[in-house]
Amino acid sequence: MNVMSPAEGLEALERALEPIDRVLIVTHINPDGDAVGSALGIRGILEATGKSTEIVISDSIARKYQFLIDRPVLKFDDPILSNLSEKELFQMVIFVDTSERERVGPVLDHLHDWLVQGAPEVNIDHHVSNDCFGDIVIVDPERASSAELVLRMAETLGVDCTSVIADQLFAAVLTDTGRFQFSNTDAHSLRAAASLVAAGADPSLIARRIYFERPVPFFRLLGHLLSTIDLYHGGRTCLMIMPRELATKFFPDGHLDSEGIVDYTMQVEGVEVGIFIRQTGDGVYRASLRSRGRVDVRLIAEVFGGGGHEKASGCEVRGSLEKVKDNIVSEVVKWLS
Ligand SMILES: [Mn+2]
Repeated sequence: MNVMSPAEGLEALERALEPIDRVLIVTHINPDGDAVGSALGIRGILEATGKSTEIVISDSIARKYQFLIDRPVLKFDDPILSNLSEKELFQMVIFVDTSERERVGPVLDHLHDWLVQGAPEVNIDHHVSNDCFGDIVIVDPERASSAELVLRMAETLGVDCTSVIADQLFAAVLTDTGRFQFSNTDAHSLRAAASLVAAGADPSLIARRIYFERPVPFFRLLGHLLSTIDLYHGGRTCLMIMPRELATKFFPDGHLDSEGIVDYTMQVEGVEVGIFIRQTGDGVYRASLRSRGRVDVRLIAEVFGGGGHEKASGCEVRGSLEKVKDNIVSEVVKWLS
């Protein structure tokens, strides 16, 4: 654990970047808007300073974020990465929006092969659960998005954001603040958004591409799930369950899109905690938890080995659906009283 203030971290990053040319950028599995936008933004900023960079991820980027990609990102099993020459090895790795190393998924097992020996690890993140791993730590849990720290990084390095970078970072701030509606929305995130718009970000286009161009099957799935919500604890907990059959039924092409569905559980009057349980495999379930604020759902997720934020967290739970449901619901009730 490496304790330094974000300002100290940024200065250390600036110094560490000076002698090097090749930087690797990684982020968490199932990357959300902040992960995608921040990783792309970092790449653009570093390339503006003359560095050569690659983003490597463990799985693919959701369709709605693909318009942000200005140059392809690599998957961890890309053949380009399997035979890097000495000269092509990276001299620094930046983890962004990643509360702990393991969150990057299979990428982690390969890092050793892609980095020169002793390459510094940089940790840029805003999760309160971030364990401050790495040699250079730029972690600020007060910030609503990692992108706000990336914007500070641009300022530190003296890089003016192009409209492409501004769009990428704006999308990140937009999604992590729930379109400036979550309670983490503050003057800082709004100022960051304002400066990104001044730099050329297009808020109307970005909102439309991310939120208002969902595929038809998304609406059919949502309609089905909305009609099956269950309420517990006198209406204070709302539960929505998605067995795997629904993914195959509504998305026969395999491109499941269920992101943001959990947020509907929080729109029910009187609900304190919203839960969306999605089956991801045989006896494997992914639970997303949301809270109005009285219950810290990060603590609930941690009980099951997951993590996240006070008002939004997630975990993977194994067992029969009945058991998984009972376990989570009975954990919630402990925190509700
Ligand atoms: Mn984030």
